[in-house]
Amino acid sequence: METKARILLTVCLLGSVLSLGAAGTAPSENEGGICQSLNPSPQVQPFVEELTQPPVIDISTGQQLTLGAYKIKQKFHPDLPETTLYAFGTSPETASSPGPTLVARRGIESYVRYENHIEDEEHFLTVDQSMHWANPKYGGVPIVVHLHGGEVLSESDGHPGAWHTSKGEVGPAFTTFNYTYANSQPASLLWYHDHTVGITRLHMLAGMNGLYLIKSPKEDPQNLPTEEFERLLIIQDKQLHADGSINFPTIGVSPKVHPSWCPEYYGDTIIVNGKAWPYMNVYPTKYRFRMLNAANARYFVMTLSHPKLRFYQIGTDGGYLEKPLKVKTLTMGPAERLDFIIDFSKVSPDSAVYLNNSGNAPYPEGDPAFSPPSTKTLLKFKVISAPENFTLPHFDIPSSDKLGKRVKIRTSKDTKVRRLTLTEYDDGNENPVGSLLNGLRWRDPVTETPDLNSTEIWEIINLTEDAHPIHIHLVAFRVKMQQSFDTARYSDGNCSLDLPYHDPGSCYTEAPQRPERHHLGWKDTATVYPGKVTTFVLRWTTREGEEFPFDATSGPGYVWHCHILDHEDNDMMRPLKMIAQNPSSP
Ligand SMILES: *[C@@H]1O[C@H](CO)[C@@H](O)[C@H](O)[C@H]1NC(C)=O
Ligand SMILES: *[C@@H]1O[C@H](CO)[C@@H](O)[C@H](O)[C@H]1NC(C)=O
Ligand SMILES: *[C@@H]1O[C@H](CO)[C@@H](O)[C@H](O)[C@H]1NC(C)=O
Ligand SMILES: *[C@@H]1O[C@H](CO)[C@@H](O)[C@H](O)[C@H]1NC(C)=O
Ligand SMILES: *[C@@H]1O[C@H](CO)[C@@H](O)[C@H](O)[C@H]1NC(C)=O
Ligand SMILES: CC(=O)N[C@H]1CO[C@H](CO)[C@@H](O)[C@@H]1O
Ligand SMILES: [Cu+2]
Repeated sequence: METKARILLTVCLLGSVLSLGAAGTAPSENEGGICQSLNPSPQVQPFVEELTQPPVIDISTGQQLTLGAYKIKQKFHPDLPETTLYAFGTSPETASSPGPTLVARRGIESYVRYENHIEDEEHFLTVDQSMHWANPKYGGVPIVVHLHGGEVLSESDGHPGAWHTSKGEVGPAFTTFNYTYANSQPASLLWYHDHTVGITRLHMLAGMNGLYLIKSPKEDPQNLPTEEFERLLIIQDKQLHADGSINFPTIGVSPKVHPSWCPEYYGDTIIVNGKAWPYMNVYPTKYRFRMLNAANARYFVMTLSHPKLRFYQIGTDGGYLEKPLKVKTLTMGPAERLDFIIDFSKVSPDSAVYLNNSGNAPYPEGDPAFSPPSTKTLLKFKVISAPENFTLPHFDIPSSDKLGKRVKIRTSKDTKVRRLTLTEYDDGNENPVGSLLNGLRWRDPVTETPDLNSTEIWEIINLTEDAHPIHIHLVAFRVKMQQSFDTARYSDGNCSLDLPYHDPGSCYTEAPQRPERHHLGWKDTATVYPGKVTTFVLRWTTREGEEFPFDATSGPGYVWHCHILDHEDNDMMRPLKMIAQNPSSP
């Protein structure tokens, strides 16, 4: 018998109550819950260094690649002193932030061994010892690497408890250093980053991330910009001290509860591919950009400064969109990816085009204090004429009927629904001290245990005042709809989410709305807006609807969490364990 499970899970992010400081004023210590009274970074001239691409390593050869984490120094700008970082590479000399771009091929397994060569006794950023974190007995800096967006065996997924230190100590979920990536999913841009329990926010800021490209030429539309006309962009914001070191809060919003934890980290310095505000020379032709938001908490809402230019978005987290979208604005939350084309032939040579950002922080309402003018421009394109002896190649923007496969997951009345809440809780004095999924903590027993091959609907209920980018490991999902509801009546139990909007007893305050355009296609991370129920449809199979080519029930299991890293590190993360379906059920 199939159970019509309608599971009501209440994830509690108790009212985030971020009463933000007055517009335009610098927030004083602990004011407004962000607790970021950081000194501004040293000012530098923007757009003086050319954009670079991280080194590329082909991992489709069948050979195992060894990637190490090292302590390095790197210059973000010619006028800035060197910054100490932890970063990935094949040697201490070549390690960089971002790390090398790993290029895999669909259908060919690849093998990466991750080693920890960080010799520090302690992290160079302040670890909040009051939080649930790896806390190695013998000291050292624990790491574990997650392939974000990857359809992988859980032993190779980088479970937050599968950490290891350079001293040889390992976490409770550790099984191996040698990871196997199936690369069974469509062509897409994934990324790898540290995922150690309780310190992911420190490690990401410290530099432990890089891109991972799955190539599948068969899927590519014809004549897309390629080679030097296809660029990968990885964007972060950081705050720096005058000596170049990373500036991270050392006093928390509620220091009696969590000595140094702050609800969101925002930096005033934009780093693109490891450089502060680089520029890029472009010829008057089409370029393809594949972009990752690797910020701890910042959303980017991007526009192009030239009125004639538009973005042609062709892909998202999980690969190509069904149809290209021509848009003026692109929005990108932490961990999301965008794939888009800009046609610079529309502007005259010798002009400058800026990639500007108007995203508020915290998103979506925000406080101007956290989005200083320095964060409003990410990159400068200098449009230059091609040399006379160089014939510009001709590229196409794919036409509507030639892009990705339709993303379709069939649901029925019997499809299992999980209702999951996002809440924050405070210290009694309106200072937020943590965020929860379904009212549960990271250490609480697993509650999300989907059956292999099954389909589920997740209705995610935001009871906080911020948007949360929710990320689910292993699978990609579709955002079906979002719908505003009366949070006060809901919280008092005076209405029901089971009743349609026009019913007087319903909590909904509007008819179901379509997802935003940047949430179309296969997503592995999507934004749940405040005061809304956002519905995801998930299928616990490959993206194509087939059984995983590995045993997804084995190993330590997976996780789902908010990708605002300061939330993730402070309990806004839950385990996720696949189970084999009861064979007698249909
Ligand atoms: C992991 O990879 C290393 C280096 O290639 C190899 O020596 C070792 O035997 C592998 N371990 C396992 C358990 O496969
Ligand atoms: C975009 O950024 C440039 C450079 O910082 C600035 O001059 C321009 O005013 C910005 N445009 C918009 C629309 O914000
Ligand atoms: C074009 O000319 C420049 C200088 O005359 C030379 O350096 C370059 O290699 C030439 N490029 C091609 C594609 O022939
Ligand atoms: C919920 O109902 C109770 C009892 O009728 C009432 O006192 C309370 O104000 C209601 N809450 C809201 C938010 O409407
Ligand atoms: C999942 O579906 C495949 C066929 O698509 C089937 O062979 C397999 O037994 C199913 N697995 C489970 C655990 O039900
Ligand atoms: C209980 C709770 O935190 N409710 C909040 C949900 O989101 C709305 C809209 O942002 C807030 O007004 C509520 O306070
Ligand atoms: Cu995440």
